[in-house]
Amino acid sequence: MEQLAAGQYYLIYNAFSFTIATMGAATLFFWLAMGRVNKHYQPALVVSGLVTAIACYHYFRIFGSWTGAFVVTGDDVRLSGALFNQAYRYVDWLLTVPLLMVELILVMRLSSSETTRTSLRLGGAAALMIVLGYPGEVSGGIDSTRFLWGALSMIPFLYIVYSLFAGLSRSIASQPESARGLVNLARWVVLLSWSFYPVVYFAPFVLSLEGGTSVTVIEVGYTIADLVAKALFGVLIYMIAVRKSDAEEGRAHV
Ligand code: RET
Repeated sequence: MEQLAAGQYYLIYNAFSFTIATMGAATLFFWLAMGRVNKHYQPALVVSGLVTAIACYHYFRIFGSWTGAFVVTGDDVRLSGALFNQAYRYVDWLLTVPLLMVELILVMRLSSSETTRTSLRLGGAAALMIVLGYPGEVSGGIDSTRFLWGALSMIPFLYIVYSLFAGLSRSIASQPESARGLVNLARWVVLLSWSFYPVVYFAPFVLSLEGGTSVTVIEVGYTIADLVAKALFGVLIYMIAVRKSDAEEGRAHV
């Protein structure tokens, strides 16, 4: 870990703290709102809540690891000697990224064989993407190692993006009219929020950021991306589930 200015330390500290609260509140919302959708869409809300619950736990641990890595006296921030554990983030992604894929597939309510096949294919590619990114993330500022693993991880990433856009287009046409726009929006939120991760990963490399600036861009950048990809995306999934439940039960949408 690098030496940080007090402002950088507290910006990251506050971002982690905010995220614990948001993920916890989002989990309660997704699980408590389950009665609002019909039974076919309840699994999608269960999975949305699982994703934010897993993230809430990991941000709690990330926050603890962060405060443990520094000794702060007034404006003076020094390294304590304890390592800031980057693995929490990657373990979190390893669990939540495939679940996010499943969440999107479940709310589309495809045939059961298509649901299983697509979940395994996209969920597997998502897991591979994270596993390949990790060695680069912890390479400790060795640019060529960061670049190599990052480039390998881009392969499953591009495959997922391609599948979502090409493959799921057909399925979108079979969604009820009232939900089609939201499903399409959900695809775009996935594309934009997911693309933000490699941008953050390569930013220190491309912009030659160093020390505290690099740490701040990475930690705050990943945190913002997580808030959008998990909590905001979950709200979209909830809205799609409500629209589709109403359409299937013949309720006009107000
Ligand atoms: C890495 C390494 C560099 C290349 C790529 C990456 C992609 C990461 C992504 C993570 C998504 C995480 C989500 C978490 C939410 O639960 C690993 C940074 C392509 C896309 C959606």
